[in-house]
Amino acid sequence: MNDAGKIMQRTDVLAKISDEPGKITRTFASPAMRRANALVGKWMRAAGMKTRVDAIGNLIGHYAGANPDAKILLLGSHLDTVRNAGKFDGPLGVLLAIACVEQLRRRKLRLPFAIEVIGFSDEEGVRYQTAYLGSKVLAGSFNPKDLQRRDASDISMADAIKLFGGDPAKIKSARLNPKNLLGYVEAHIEQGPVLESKNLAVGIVTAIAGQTRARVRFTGRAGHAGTTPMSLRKDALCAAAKFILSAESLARKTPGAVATVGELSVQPGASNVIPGEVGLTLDVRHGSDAVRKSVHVGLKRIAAQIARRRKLRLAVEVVHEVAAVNCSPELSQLLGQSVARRQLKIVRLPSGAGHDAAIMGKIAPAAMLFIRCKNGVSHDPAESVKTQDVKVAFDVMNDFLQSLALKYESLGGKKFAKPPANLVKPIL
Ligand code: HGY
Ligand code: MN
Ligand code: MN
Repeated sequence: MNDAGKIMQRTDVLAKISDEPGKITRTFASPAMRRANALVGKWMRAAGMKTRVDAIGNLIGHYAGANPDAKILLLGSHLDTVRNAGKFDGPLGVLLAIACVEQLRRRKLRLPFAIEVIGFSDEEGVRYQTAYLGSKVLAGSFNPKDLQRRDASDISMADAIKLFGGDPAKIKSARLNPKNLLGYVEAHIEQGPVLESKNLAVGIVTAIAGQTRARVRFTGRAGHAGTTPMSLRKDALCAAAKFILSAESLARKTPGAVATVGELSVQPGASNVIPGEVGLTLDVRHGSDAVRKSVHVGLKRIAAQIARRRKLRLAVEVVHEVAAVNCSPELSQLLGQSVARRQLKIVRLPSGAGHDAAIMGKIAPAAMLFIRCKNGVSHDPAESVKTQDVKVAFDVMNDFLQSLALKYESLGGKKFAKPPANLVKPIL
């Protein structure tokens, strides 16, 4: 079986590790995440890497460079998933990176730089709605206040980390030293329709859209569904419904914006009781931070207007906000040259989906390689990728590692007095 076939087989094996039987659901610091780290860690060690799990549960495999104080190239993606996920969003990037290191080990080659493959512990933010917990710790941008956040079972993030075997007290010291980093490169499914529409296997990401995630709560008054006249009601669900449709229409009217209400909780939640309290999540994204912020402010205003008119109380809390990030032009250019050698045509496209690259790009030059996925479907079990596209991505990543090795010294890497025999020979 070739490397691409092995990567696909491993996505199948990993997909079986879930917190929900019959579905793929692996949320931050869950029992399934512990099992996923154990399995992927085994694959990393078989590829010649030394592995560790850091204070927040990131799995990290280290493949030493040809000299001990070599700089580090970070590869990887996330191992957590949304609920009822597909099997490629996240894991494909981790397994591709491991396969690239495995190929170096098989050929007994070392690069002038070290490689660290990272399986991030929480990119999706499903459990606490604060995405990127793992990459924020490595980038030194983790907000310690988030440790107090409580999940749907009222477990604090700090306790979840401890239960997982992590250590909240060591989060601060788990950050990477940007001086040691050459860059961060993430291969990820496109989760959109562009590559398929151009009949291309891979593409280069130009930028990652910024996102605002908020919790909105309408509080009215519960009441008897049979005896409360319509004119005397303070129905929190009707207010929320009006708000949700307003969010959809404002996003439709704003080119390039997307707004999504993904979670809705209705209290007390009985068919013959007027809903007294409704909580919902709001996810707003745009490639321009100014536009994203204006959409969010506009929606807050609309929510306040709805609450005022219906004499309800309103609470809006921004739980997570990340600015749009441009990928490194230099690293993306190098990755693009590798694509050109493998696919001839290059397409460069922005990412509406968030990625750990958006956080890692703050401490190191970051580049992303998108891989075509069927009908652009993602965050759904119908997520599907072709083995031959994985082969193209695998060849591109290996080509990229070779060309980065060639440029290593110009990228600030240490000059070799006498290049060691097992230093990778450029095959470009
Ligand atoms: O939500 C996102 O954009 C990503 O899939 N975490
Ligand atoms: Mn995702
Ligand atoms: Mn993802």
